Amino acid sequence: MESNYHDRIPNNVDLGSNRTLQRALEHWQPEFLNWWHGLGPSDFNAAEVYLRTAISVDTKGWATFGYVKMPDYRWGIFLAEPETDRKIGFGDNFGQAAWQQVPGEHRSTLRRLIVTQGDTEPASVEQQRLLGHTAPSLYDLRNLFQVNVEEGRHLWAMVYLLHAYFGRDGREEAEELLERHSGDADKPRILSTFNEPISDWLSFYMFTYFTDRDGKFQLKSLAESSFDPLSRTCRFMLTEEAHHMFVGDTGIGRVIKRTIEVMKEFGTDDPVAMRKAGAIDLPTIQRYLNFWFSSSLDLFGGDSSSNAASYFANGLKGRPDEERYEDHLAAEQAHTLELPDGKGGVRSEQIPMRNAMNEVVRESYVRDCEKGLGRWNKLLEDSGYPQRMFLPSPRFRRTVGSWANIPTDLNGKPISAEEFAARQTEWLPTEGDRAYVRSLMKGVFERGKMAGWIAPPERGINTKPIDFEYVLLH
Ligand code: BYC
Repeated sequence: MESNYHDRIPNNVDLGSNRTLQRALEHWQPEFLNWWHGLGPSDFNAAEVYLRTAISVDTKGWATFGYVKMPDYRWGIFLAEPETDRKIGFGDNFGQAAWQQVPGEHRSTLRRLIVTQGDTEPASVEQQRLLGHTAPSLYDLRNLFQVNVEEGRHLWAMVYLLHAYFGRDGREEAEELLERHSGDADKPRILSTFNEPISDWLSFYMFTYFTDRDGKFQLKSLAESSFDPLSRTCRFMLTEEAHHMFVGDTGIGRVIKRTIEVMKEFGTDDPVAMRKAGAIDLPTIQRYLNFWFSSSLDLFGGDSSSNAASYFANGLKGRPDEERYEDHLAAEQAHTLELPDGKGGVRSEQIPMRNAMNEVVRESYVRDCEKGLGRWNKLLEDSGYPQRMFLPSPRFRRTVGSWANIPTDLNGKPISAEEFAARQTEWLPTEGDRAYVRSLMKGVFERGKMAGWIAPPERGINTKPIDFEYVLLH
C-alpha cells in the first residue's frame, strides 16, 4: 500500500480519498500538538534528537534515522499490510471472514477496548515528562524521547480507528484521550499503573521493562482481533514496542552491572557502602522491581473475567500468537486458578477457559518477564556473587482480581495485614529509597559521559558509537 509520507498527516491508509475523515483528523492534530507542548517532554522541544521515524511500514521505511526536533516528528497513521482473505482465528466465528467494518453489536465493546489501549499511550508520555532533565547520558536521553514520540504515534493509531470507524462517539472519545491526565485527581487515566509517577530513571527502566511488556501482550491479543483495521494497527505498533522493552531490559542490566563494579571495588555489598559510593544497592533495585511487576500484573484485568470471556467468544480480543494453540474455540476447556480460601490459605478452582483468558495471558507474560531476570542474574553469577534478582509471586500486592487487597509475602503466602504493614519496607521502595534514588538523578549532557550509578551500554544506536551526540542541545 502506498505511503503518503509528505501529507499533512503521513499515512498509508489513503487518507486523501476520504475528505471528511481527513478534515476531522486535521482538526484533532493541533489539539494533539497543544497537548504535546503542555504535557509532553518538558523543555527539550528545541533540541535536535537522533530519532527513528516510520515513513512507511516496509522493512526499509519503518526505521529511518536522523536528527529531528520532537515537535517536527512526523506522527502518522501506519497500518501493517493487509493479509489477503484474512479469516477470524478464534472464538465462535472462527473461520469466517475478518471484519473490515465494526459490527453494530460489538461497537461499544470494541470502542471501549480501543479507548483503554489509546489512553495508556499519552499517559506514559505524561508520566515521563520531566525525566529529560535528569538523563544519565545523551544516549539515554535520546532513548527516552524515542519512546515518547512513538507513544505519541500509538495514540494517533488508536485515534485514527476511533475517527474512521466510530463516528461522532469516536471523535468525542479522541478528544477525551487528551483531557484525562496521568495522576489527575478529577480526570485520571483509566488504568492504575498509568497514574503512578515515574520520577526517576530506575522507575523508567522498570516501567519500560514491565509495563511496556504488558503493552506487548495486549497488542498481540488485539492483533488477533476479527476487526481487521485494529489487528493491522497493532501489528505495526509491535515493531516499535520492541525498542521500548529493550530500553528497560538493558537499562536495568546496566544499573546492576554498575552496582556489581562498585561491590567489587569496595569488597562489600552493604547497601550503606553502596550508597556512599553512589551506586544503587541490589535490595533497592529488587524493591523497585517488586513494585512495578506487581503493578503491571494488574493491567491484565481480573483472573476470572466475564468481559474477557465475551471478548474471546465474539472474536474481539484473542490470545497472543493464537495460531500456537490447538483449540481456537476454547469452549470446552477449563483452567485452574489458585484462589484465596478466605481463611488465610489457598484453594484451587477450575473455571471455564474463556473466563480465564486474562490469566492465561498474564501467565505467558510472567514467563516472558523471567527472561530479563536470567540475563541480569548472569551478570551476578559471572561475577561470582550469590545474590539473585527474582520476580515476586503474582499474588503479591495486587489490586485487581481474586488476590486484590489480600496481604501476602513475596512468595505469595497469605499473611495478616499487620505483618504486611510491618514488613513492607523490606519489599517495596521506602521513602528513603526513593529519596536516595532521586538524589542520584542529575542530568549528564556531555557527549560520551555517563552518570556514576549506571554502566555504559554495550553499543550505540543504529551502529553509531556510544559517544555519538544523540541529542544536540544547543
Ligand atoms: N486499573 O473484567 P475485568 C500499553 C477494570 S499497556 C483500573 O477483569 P477486563 C502501554 C476494567 O476496565 C496495555 N481498572 O477487566 C504500556 C473493568 O471495568 P468495568 C494497554 C481496571 O475488561 C506502556 C473492571 O476493572 N492495553 O499498551 O477483562 C506504555 C473489571 O475487570 C484495571 C489495553 O488496555 C486496572 N489495572 O480487562 C504505553 C488493552 N484492570 O468495565 C502503553 C485493552 C481492570 O467494570 N483493554 N480494570 O468498568 C483490555 O483488554 C481490558 O480493558 C483490560 C481489563 C485487560 C485492561
